[in-house]
Amino acid sequence: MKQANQNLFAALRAGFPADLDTIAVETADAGTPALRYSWRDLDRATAMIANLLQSLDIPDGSRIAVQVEKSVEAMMLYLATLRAGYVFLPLNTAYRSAEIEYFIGNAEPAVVVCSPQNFGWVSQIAFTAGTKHVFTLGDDRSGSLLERAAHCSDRQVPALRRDDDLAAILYTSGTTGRSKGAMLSHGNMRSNAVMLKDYWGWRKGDVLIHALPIFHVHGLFVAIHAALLNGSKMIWLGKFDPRIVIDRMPEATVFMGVPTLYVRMLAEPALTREAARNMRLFIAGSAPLLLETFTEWQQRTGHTILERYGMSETIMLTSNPYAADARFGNQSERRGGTVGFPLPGVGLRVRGDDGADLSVGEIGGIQVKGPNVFSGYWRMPEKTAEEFTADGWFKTGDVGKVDERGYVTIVGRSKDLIISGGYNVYPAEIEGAINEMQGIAESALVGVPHPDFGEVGVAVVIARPGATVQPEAVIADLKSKLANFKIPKRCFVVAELPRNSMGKVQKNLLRDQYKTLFA
Ligand code: MCA
Ligand code: AMP
Repeated sequence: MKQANQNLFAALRAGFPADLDTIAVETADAGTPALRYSWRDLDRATAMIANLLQSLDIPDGSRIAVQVEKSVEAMMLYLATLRAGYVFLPLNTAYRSAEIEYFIGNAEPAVVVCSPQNFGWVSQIAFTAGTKHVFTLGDDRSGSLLERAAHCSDRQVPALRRDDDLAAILYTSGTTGRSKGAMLSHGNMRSNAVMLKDYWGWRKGDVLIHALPIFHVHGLFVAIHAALLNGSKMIWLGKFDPRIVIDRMPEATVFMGVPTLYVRMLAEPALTREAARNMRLFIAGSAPLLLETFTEWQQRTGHTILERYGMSETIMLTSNPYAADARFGNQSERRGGTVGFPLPGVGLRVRGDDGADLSVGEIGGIQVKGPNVFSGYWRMPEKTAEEFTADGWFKTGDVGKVDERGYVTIVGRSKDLIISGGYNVYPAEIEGAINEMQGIAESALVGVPHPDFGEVGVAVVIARPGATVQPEAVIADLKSKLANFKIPKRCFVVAELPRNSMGKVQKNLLRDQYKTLFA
């Protein structure tokens, strides 16, 4: 019997509406005329780019690393990579050369696609690492990728892929050491997307406002997969702008954002019940949504934000219910401050430090299992083994509890991680960069509350004996090396760091000391 193609692209393509000439994506950026793409445009353009990739004669399993500004064509490049059967490796546009050098060196992509203005330095890194093909793609449809694809056929049969074939690698940092590439398969992504479409009640006529970056799970997978699977139009913002989002709400039904986006929209007087009257669902995640944001949103718009929780390694894990969830009683509703229930098919348990299963309400490490959970970190078998229990559960590094009704609440993290505006910042990486600077003896980076970004990094440093260190110089040096969202918002030079009896820096005391800095 012929094996059905389990390529994720084939599943997404099957969700396209029968009338391919209707609008699939409409851009909505300030100061630029709207571009409209039909479903046929998506189909044809992804076929052309997939044909270009396949014409390069690169081996099966080749990685396609992409660092480009957000555009509809950038989304098409993602879809074309799936379609051609290769492995997509998205990179945050904020990453600087040392960061890109690490990712390219580690992933050894066969193809790199970068912004036209970055071609000089990115291609140098890529060619040095052995990459054979470097293309450019601008957010204005410029660049060699589309020029070359224009000569390719607009017909293509999606490559035959099995559920466990690799579809994407997402780099995510660890508490120690360098970033690790989480390997996600076609099956991981498809199972999660199909389940979410149902759980969040996607229906005919839904329109999504897409305002997130497309180099992380939230904007690239959760938002795009759902809209495509449902044949839903996307109103597409290259860059989040609270006024544009509010302005377009009357034409839309679904919005997804990190908490910062909700905070920024609440600051706009135009956000009213009337503006949000056509909306069906507001979804938040990637970072904790403050209860005050949840409540204020309810008061201003009449809508209850649905908060969910996920990771690069697992895509979506838990969600507040869209409608009452029969598994948890008919009274289930969206509860602020919680991340809801384990999604259908996802196993979730809470374990103590000694590995013992904890009871209702007890706080411990969250472990998960399911068809959505990744297979491991790219070329890091030891790291992979460390993150899974002997009986196959993935240790999320998040600390939480489950109440008697089944709601999961995240109360903290065992991993030393700051989440700023929905982006992850690993203190170990920033401290490492600071410690390499001249005149620095030691440093500690802690996360403190921030009204806009939720949490931001503050650096506390000790100078070497006899050296003078200027906080501004530390920040300026970091800016020249690291992505902008990783830069501490403040730096303090102190005589000593608080330590416990073992000599370990007590970050909780530092967090406490600086917690009102941005209040
Ligand atoms: C920008 N800046 C930031 C951040 N973003 N600082 C701290 N944290 C940030 N997230 C700083 C820049 O360094 C710059 O500082 C200044 O703000 C303006 O930069 P700009 O790029 O113009 O900022 P923006 O456009 O206002 O961006 C804010 C943003 C953006 C829209 C909130 O950060 C964003 O799109 N965040 C969403 C991230 C996301 O999609 N995460 C999902 C990950 P200076 O002027 O000093 O240089 S997926 C995930 O976590 C899991 C799986 C999940 O559950 O979803
Ligand atoms: P990433 O490495 O970008 O995939 O980030 C995953 C991490 O984001 C998780 O391990 C959580 O710590 C955090 N996260 C995602 N969603 C939520 C949420 N709704 N509330 C709190 N933390 C979240």
